[in-house]
Parts: sequence; structure tokens; C-alpha cells
Amino acid sequence: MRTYQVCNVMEAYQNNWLRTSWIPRDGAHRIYIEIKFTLRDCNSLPGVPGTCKETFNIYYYESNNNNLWYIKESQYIKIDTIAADESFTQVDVGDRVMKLNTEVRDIGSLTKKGFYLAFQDVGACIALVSVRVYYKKCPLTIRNLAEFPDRVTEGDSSLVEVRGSCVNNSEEYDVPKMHCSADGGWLVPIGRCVCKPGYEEKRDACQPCRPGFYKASSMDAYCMKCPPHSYSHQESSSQCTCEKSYFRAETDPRAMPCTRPPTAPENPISTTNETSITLEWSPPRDSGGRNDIMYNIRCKRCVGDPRKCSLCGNGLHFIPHQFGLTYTKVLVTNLLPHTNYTFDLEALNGVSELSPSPKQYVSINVTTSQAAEAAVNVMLKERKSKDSITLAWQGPDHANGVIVEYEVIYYEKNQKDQNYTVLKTKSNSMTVDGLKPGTIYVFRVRAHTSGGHGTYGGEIELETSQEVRLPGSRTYVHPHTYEDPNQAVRDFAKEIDASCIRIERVIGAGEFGEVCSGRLKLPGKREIYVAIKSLKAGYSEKQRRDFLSEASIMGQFDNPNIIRLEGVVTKCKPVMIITEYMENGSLDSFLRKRDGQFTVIQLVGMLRGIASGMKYLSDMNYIHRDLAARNILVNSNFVCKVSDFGLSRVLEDDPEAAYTTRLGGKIPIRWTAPEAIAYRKFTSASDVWSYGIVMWEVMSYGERPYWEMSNQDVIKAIDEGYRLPAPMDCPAVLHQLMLDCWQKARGDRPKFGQIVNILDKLIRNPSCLKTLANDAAWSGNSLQDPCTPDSSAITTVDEWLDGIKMGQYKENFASAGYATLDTVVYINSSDLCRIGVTLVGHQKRILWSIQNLHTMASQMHGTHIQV
Ligand code: ACK
Repeated sequence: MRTYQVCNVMEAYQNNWLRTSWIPRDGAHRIYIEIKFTLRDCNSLPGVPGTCKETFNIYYYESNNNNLWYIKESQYIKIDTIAADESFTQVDVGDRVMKLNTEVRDIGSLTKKGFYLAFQDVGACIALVSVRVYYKKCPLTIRNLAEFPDRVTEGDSSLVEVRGSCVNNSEEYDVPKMHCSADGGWLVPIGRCVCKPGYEEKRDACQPCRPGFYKASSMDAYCMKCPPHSYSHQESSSQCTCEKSYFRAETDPRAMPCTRPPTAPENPISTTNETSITLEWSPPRDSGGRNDIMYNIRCKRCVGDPRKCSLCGNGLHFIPHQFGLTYTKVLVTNLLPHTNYTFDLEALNGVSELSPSPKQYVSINVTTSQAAEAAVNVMLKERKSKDSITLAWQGPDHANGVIVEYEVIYYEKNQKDQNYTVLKTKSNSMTVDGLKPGTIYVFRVRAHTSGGHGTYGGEIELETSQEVRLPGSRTYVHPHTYEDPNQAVRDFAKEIDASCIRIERVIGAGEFGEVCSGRLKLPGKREIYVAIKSLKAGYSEKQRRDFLSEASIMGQFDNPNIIRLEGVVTKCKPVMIITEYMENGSLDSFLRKRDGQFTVIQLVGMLRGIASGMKYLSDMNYIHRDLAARNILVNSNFVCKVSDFGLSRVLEDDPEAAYTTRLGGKIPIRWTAPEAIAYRKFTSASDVWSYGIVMWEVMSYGERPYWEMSNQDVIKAIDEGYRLPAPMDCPAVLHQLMLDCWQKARGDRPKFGQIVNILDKLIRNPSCLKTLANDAAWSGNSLQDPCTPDSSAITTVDEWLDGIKMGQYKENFASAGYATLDTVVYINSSDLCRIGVTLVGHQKRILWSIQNLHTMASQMHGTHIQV
């Protein structure tokens, strides 16, 4: 064992220096020095003077120069005075009496290329056995498919954010980062990389998909087997190639089998009726593996020699049409009499156009017979009801013989493949019954003379009237059912003379122009306050129509919880809509201004009013589509009234309306029922969903539903079964009612009439409102007796995680020490990262649910914790 020792204890004034050679700093900011040494106890040395020391000093000197041969003491900075933890009294190395001491010191913030260390003895008896000089770094590591390089730690104790680079064949999903701590450990991984198409994650790397497998998107987790009729011969395929004669349409999912064109239709049969023919056939034997089969019909006319055929031209009429048929039947009219026709029927599907082989078809030959030369018939008049239409016509001007009967053919207009129906009558009129309300039908009529059938007259489109719901109740009439929208305004809105109106001030901006307040004094009536919406100059005819549509809708309503229309000014400019004045403006901003200032009964009273207005609208068959607190107005008595009825408003007016991905059009996502977002199924039941959101807005005093979550996250969360938690201090029965309004199946939601009844009961029996949602259960699903809320409360962390479908993280929570629910309420997103919940979507879901736990916690601790 090589040691440096000194033991000049018998002499005073010792100053002995030992210096290291130059040590390069190597990029380190903080250097650690571990010293091993032995030290003699002065008392154990017989006869030593009082100058004997039991410590020594350690120094450093930073320098860019690596060949200093002298020591200039004043340049050296002292690191510390080192004393022994264990000194020894006997010089007896053979026995284990001599005690080795280990001390570690560090120096930070070094800047020069290197440094010297020095040891100063001032009269002790020491042996320096070893000096180890080192620094710390976070070692190269791979986490979430990102490689983090070696990283020297900082001089101070801060965490350093390090950006990782994606491993081979992966790409960034969310910027991968980790934090290098001062003692060389990696902490808090954030973000991740994902394997590129054609690669899957295995043991911290992206491995290529094997031949026969593929991965189409980096978002897919694993390589999947090629679907039937496709293959991949290469490694790392992002898609599989279709086998010969098989194809994939552009919109086919990659996981779908490759398919091929269908075989020809089969068993064609024809029924000839003079110059009309009905063709029917069976579907092809082989659909090619798809279910998007359509049929095309081609017609050839053959005179004499069957080989001398020419195309039929445009004169024929195919009902419902000639190409793209989805049913296996068609009627062909306007054929020539006594003529041979050949019809080729071909079947197609989504990959027919991709196949180079000719399309398979089946032919059928047909011969027409003699037709009557009756001229085209003329419709004269019609009468419509909700399920019947009466037609009348004059006979043809030049009938070729005596008219035996008339034939009326009709079909539903917008139903492409609807079958047509043929009816016969001897008279010049006919009532067609059994029709659908509010539906357009196409009619044609032809005469049947002793010589045969004449040609059909021109098409006429007629619409049945809208269904009337309850006997005695009124139904709302959509302004679009009027051919002349101005007539709708005249029918439903009173024209007001502009001189009766005094505009006082601007109170807001609407879609079409300013909203002002003012007064209206009609002759013989009291002066009243009014709101005045005006149409700004330079409008188009469509804008004027849309603007006034609100008046023609509002003018049909008469209910204390619906904004009342006073009238319109259309005869002079600007065009104006005059409504009653609502002193407290819109409900959302009203509540925000008065946070916490109402009793629960007052809030329930407002909700009752809104529900009652909505019941009236739904009884009138009116669907609002944009029910939200911002579209409710409040008057000086806190009466809430439903407003905002314009036709274009959901599309244009509402800043909350966001584009939906699938069907276009703007929808206020947070307020809208899932079926209305997904496939535009707007009904009174979707209005009930929005009403539930309004309840939540009211009970939380204008909080934004789903807070700052993105629209996409809201859609996803709702689809996965999440619902807004009860607002603070919200009675359990009210939250239960909200949850009922948010039932996924729209038939399970309460009707507005039921909601009004429930709220009336609560107002009569306020003790039902005492139990607060956060004392009771978290969630429940059925509408129960309002005074007995569900009691299936969640009590453990595991139950909670299972409840929010995050059960996979039970172990992470348990091993991080989150044992009880009241410990998890303090978790934030970086805690979640630390315990291994790294996916942002999962973090959001957990934090959102914690929002709910917070209100529970506030009940337990008597405080409200802001999130
Ligand atoms: O929240 P607010 O004060 O209430 O701001 C908007 C603004 O006009 C633009 O719509 C207010 N507003 C609309 N109609 C009326 C009305 N009938 N009475 C009072 N304010 C109204 C609304």
C-alpha cells in the first residue's frame, strides 16, 4: 500500500504541502474528492507539545496550465479542514487498530481546463492512503423509444432537461424529454417516440414487421398479419400487396381483405307492358367479398338483324335510374313500339374500376308491342295533406282511341332506390293515400286507350304536409316550408312602424348587426323596454332571409320562458327585429358575475324556467340545437327565457361551434349529444342532453363545461362513458338529473315534461336538496327517488382506477405509496409521469377524475382545493 505520510509532531510551525499533478476537468461542473487517510491521536503520543494537530487542510487551484512545478500557496482556495472520524492511539499496524477514514468533499462551478488539488499539513501525524477524484453523469439510456445521451450533471442541484432522440425506425409522437438530476439519475420522462409504419416496439427498439405482417400507422401498436388475399414478402411492410386479381379501394381500411369485382348479375327477367319494360335480376353469385354492389344497365336497339344494334340514346326513361342502382329492379319507359332491345346488366363494386379485366354482364332481349299514341297528359291541380295527395288532370288532346283508364306512377323523390308504385283509375283525378308526411313525391300520368298505353306526361313533384302531433296542440312551421319566406314573416311577425321605436344604446353585437336596447310605444299601449336587433347595411337577399327567419320562428311561440317577439320592421331600413328586453343579459355571464350569490332554490327556479320553455318548444316539435347558458336571457326578476332561434345560427353565429370531422357543419361540441355530433341526429332528446349541460353551467355559476379540455378529448371522454362531475355544493338529485340527461341511449333520457315535474317536486320539497352530490355517491345512472341518491361510493384507490378504466396503473400507484384516496387528490401531471403514467391521454383522464376527488376531499378537510 503506497501512502504519503507526515508526522512532524515534535516540532512547531509545520506547513507541509503535497500537491497532485494537473487533473483535466473533462467538462464536469462539480468535482467530488474522496480521501482515505489515517490520523494519530495527539494524546496517544507521549511527550508531544501542544502544537500537535489532528486535522489537515485540502485546497484546489484552477488552471488552464498543466505543467506548474511550484506551489504558490496564496493561489490555492481552501476546500475544507479535514478531521478524522476515527483516530488511533497505537502504532500497531499488524493489529486492526489503525482506523482508515473516508471523507468526501466536492467543489462546484469549475470553469478552467483543469485543476490541482493540494493537502496542507500543519503538524499532524497523518498517512494519506488514497485520493479518488470523480464527477457524476446520467448514463446513456433508452426510455419510451428515445435515446438519452450521457449527460454530465450540473454544478448546482438543479434538474437538467435533456431531449432524447428517437431510436432507429421510430418517430416523435410527443417530444421525448427526461431530467438529469445532480446525483446522476434520470427523472421524469415526458413524451415518447413510436415505431414508424412497418416496425413494432420490442425491447427498447423498433423491430421490422416479419414478412406476411404489416403495420400501417405509427399509431398502431403491433405488426398485424396480412389480411386475406394479400401478402408482404419483405420485412418492415407498412401495407400488404393484394394478390393477383384482388384489389383494395382507396377508402378500404388496410386491415380489410383484398377484394375483387363481382361476377355478372343472374337470372334476368323482363315484363313488357307495351312500350315499358320492367327488368328484374338476382345478385351476382360472387360479390367479390364486398357489400357495396351496384348495377348499371346499358341498352341497345336492334332493328332486323340482331347483330346490327345501336345504343338506345337519351330518349328512354329509367326509374329510379340507369346507373348505380342498388336494388335489383328497374322500370324502363318511353321505348319505341315493336322494337327489339337488348339490355346488358352489369354488377360493380368498389374495386371494379381498379380491375383491368372487362366487366362481366348478362344480357336480356326484349321486344315491345304497340302503344297508344295518346298525347302527354297535363296536371291541373293538386291537394295535399300529411299522408295523401290528390291529383287531377285533363285527358290528352289527341287520344288515339277511347281512353280506357289512366295510370299514375309515383315514387319518393329523395329515396334514390325507392320502388315506384303504379295506380289505375278511370276518372280524371286520384287521391294517393298512405304517404309519408313532409315528403316529396314524383308523379307521372299516362292514358290507356283501346290502342294501348300512351307516353307518360312530365314529372311533377308534390310534397305532403308536415305531421301534426297532438290533437289541439300547435306545431312549429319551419320557414323553409314556405315558398316565399317573406310570407312566413308576414304570417308570424307583426310589422311595426319605425316611428314607434326609440333606440337608446348598443348592448352587444349579433351575427347580422348590432343589438340595441330602447323603447317601443305602440298606439294605445304602454311604452315598454325592448331589445332591437338590426340587419347591417350591405346585406344579401339570403342574409335578409336568414335574419328574418328568427322572427318568423320566434313569432310562432307564446310562452313565459321563451323570448317574446314584439314585431319586425321590414318596410324601411335598417330591417329590425324587436323583442322584449331582458335586463340581466345572457345567463352565463350573469352567473359568472354573481358567483355563489344565489340559494340552491333560486338556481333550481331558473332551471325550472328553462325546462318549461324547452318543454313548450319540444311540444311544438321545435328542436333548438344550440341550447346553452349563453343562449338563455335573464330579466330583472331572474326569469330565464330561451332565445336564439335563427336558422343559420348553429352554423354561423355561435363562437362555440366547432367543425366536426365527419359530416361537416359547425356544432357546439361541449353542449351537443353524441348522436348529434356523430350523425346529426338532432331531436328533443339531444336538446335534453344540452339541457343537462346548462344545468351544470348553472350549478357551477358559469364554469366552462369540461374546462380547458379540447373538443376532441371531450368527444372521446364522453364516448368512453365519462360525464361531468357534480359542481361544488351541487345537490345530489340535481347531479343525478344531469347524468340522466346524459344517458348515451337517447330514449333513456328524461323528457322535458318529466324534468319540469322533477324540478317542481324539488321546489316544493327543498329538503331533497340537502344531500350534496359530493357527500353521496360519485355517479349513478338511473333516475331515482329524488331524496335517495345512489350510495355506491368508491372508497379505495383500486376501485377508483377500475372505475375510470385505468386499472392498469394500480401497481404504479401502490408502489409509489398512494395507498388511500385522500393521498391521490394532490397528484399533478409531473407526479403521474414520475410514477409511470406517461401517456398524455391517460394523464388527462386521471387528472380529470381527480377533479372529482377534490370535491370529496374538500368535504373531508373542510377546504376547497383549487385545481
Ligand atoms: O350577454 P349579453 O348582455 O346579452 O350580450 C348579448 C348581446 O345582446 C348580443 O346578443 C344581448 N341581448 C340579446 N338579446 C337581448 C334581449 N332581448 N334583452 C337584453 N339583452 C339582449 C345579449
